Amino acid sequence: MQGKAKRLGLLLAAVTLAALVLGLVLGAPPPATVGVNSPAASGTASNAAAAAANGATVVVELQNMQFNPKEVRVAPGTTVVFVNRDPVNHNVVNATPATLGKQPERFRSPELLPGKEFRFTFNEEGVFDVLCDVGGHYLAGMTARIVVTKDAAAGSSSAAGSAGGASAVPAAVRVAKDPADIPPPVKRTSPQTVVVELEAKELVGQLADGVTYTYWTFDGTVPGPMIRVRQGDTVEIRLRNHPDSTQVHSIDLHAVNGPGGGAKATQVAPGEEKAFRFLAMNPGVYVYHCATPYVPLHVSNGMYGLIVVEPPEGLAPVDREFYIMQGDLYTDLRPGETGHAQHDPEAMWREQPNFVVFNGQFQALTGEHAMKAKVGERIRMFVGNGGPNLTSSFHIIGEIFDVVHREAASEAVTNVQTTLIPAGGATWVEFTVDVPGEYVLVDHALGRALGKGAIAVLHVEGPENPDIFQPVP
Ligand SMILES: [Cu+2]
Repeated sequence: MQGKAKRLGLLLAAVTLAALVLGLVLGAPPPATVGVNSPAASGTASNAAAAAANGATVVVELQNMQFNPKEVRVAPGTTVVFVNRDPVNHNVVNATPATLGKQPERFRSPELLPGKEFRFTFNEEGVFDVLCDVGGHYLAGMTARIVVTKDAAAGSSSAAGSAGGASAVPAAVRVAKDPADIPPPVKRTSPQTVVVELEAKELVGQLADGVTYTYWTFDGTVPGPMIRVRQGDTVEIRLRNHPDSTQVHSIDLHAVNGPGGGAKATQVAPGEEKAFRFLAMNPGVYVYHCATPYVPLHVSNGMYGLIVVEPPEGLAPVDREFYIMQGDLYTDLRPGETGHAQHDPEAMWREQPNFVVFNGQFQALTGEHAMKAKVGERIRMFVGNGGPNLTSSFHIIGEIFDVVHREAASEAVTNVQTTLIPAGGATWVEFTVDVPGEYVLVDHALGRALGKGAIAVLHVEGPENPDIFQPVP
């Protein structure tokens, strides 16, 4: 018993270690306040004005469909530099959603391509509301406020969502897909036409305790729903894009034989729906994902899932099936920090994510959300990797995969400890749980597991099995 306790203790220690990181960030997250770069910011009111006279500048970033910071206080004469950090076009317009098109604008930038900037020097005192009206981005909260005052002094910005009319960051929801929430085996003896309805939804979700993030999803979860059909079925994919979306979205299924996997046929604007059909010719487990530019951003933000195409004879019966997908997120906040994380394009360029996760969230499938099974049960896991960039070294601590369908191939290999899952690829593994306890799923590139969140737990209950595992006193 003692040794078992020790072993469990080690496993728990691994989880606890990461939980400790989490523990540091418990409590109400203040919204992020970054991006101000002003010579005036460190001065008093009087020297702020003096600095302004010398051409002070303040940077406001347009990133992840937000102005950052959302409110800036500057002294008269300050130049505000609006920089587009998003992969899509934005603009900067002096208006509120209520006054847009109805009242005169003091300034309106041209449409800013990614990386481009717009400068405006505020000489008069006053309150200047701004928004982006490209594609209705202000409807997604892309609004901000520039307060020009001689009193502008140290700390020349206030946070997103604070008083002053700038819209607050909405409450965050749990986006992690329940790994047990999957369709049952097909069990049909003949092909048929299967209609699959999906909806692209953008929402603010909980990335970690104290960290929120604006996800882009299929049906509001990460991964999106698992689709399950039979080889020979005709699959009709109907993709809706929620009217509140800020982006065009689409779907490319790797189970498709046809151009773009459906992406070309499904570029769908907010509030619209598009559809296509394909014949599921090849059995296997395939990734689907959004394929709208900039594709890595749409994928990283959560737009991926799996489609299982069963062979006509079906898959071997098992006791439980689970659905898990890894993904990497590129944010300006790290685990342990707090606030609303923004996408960091430079980190994505360097392929250095701050979060690597299963089912969309830091340690999403642990604690009360751990997967559950009983001793003696045969388990099948469909495991995909949305990426967009990292390859997963998928491993379960304390378990050996009896069967691995590497890269989801039809032919299995046996007795595997760790299996690679490429970005945009999937596998399925099968094993029997013999001994009760906590089994920890990791990307065995362990910095990602213990540091960045790629941990999940399978909790197995039942009688001890000393013939297979027993502590020695
Ligand atoms: Cu998309």
